[in-house]
Amino acid sequence: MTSSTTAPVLRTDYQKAVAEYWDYERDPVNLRLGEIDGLYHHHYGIGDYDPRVLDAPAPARDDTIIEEMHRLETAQADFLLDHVGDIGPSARLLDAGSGRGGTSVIAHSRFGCQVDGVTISEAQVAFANDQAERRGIDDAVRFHYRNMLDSGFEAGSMRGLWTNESTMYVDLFELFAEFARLLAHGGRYVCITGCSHDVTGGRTKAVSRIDEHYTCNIHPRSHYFKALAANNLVPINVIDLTTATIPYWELRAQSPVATGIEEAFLTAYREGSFHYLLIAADRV
Ligand code: GPP
Ligand code: MG
Repeated sequence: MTSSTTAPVLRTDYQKAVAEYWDYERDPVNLRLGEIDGLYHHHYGIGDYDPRVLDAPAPARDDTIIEEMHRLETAQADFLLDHVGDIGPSARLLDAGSGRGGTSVIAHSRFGCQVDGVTISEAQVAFANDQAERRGIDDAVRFHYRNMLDSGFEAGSMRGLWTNESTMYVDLFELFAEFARLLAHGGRYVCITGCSHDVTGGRTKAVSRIDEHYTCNIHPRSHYFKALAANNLVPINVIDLTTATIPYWELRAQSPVATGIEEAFLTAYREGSFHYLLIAADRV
């Protein structure tokens, strides 16, 4: 589906570079995990892994480790959706920065409601819509080539919305102004993100390496709360998931689909310059 607004979806050279990265991304760390059950994620995992997967005999060992990573990534999406509140089948939800669609599909299967996803990658839109069609849920789960800073949906139309690791690509004040517009009064926004420590974080080498790797711009933790407060979004839950995500990275570092960014995440989390956070906030 194309944009309903007249403004171009990609407004800056930076946005074009980000769209290009995702249009050409075909990494086994995402595709091999998604092939397991058709849930394609673009986020990391939480929870302890079963250490026995590392001792699984070849040739099954690779698949066993990959299945365990996928289980932890799905657990992360489930945890995010645990915080969206009571959502009935007539509600509408938005997945802002929807990637290949995994979180949206889970949301629909949990709540039975309409879910719209937006991404600035046309390849991701096509991929995610194809998945929805294969599942026979394309009447309820739809992905759009739109910019989450200017999504074109009606004001107040969303009961809930989330960003699952997509806020590091945009200005938070602009983003949360758009979310405040989209959310119904009392609607819930849930964010899972990596953010830097305001005091000790700064641009540590590890945080800079993560930015460089994904062409993103990790925000300090304080920016989230300033931008929420400036846009009538009031936090109800803030959960530090740093300890919960470290095992995922330890497992990933030993997996056959490691990409080389694992040590930067482990260093950043362990040195305390970077946190993995869930923030849930209500539109008031
Ligand atoms: C990608 O997930 C997530 C991001 C690019 C955002 C950066 C996240 C931070 C917490 C800083 P992915 O599943 O596409 O990444 P990978 O290919 O490394 O698995
Ligand atoms: Mg991934």
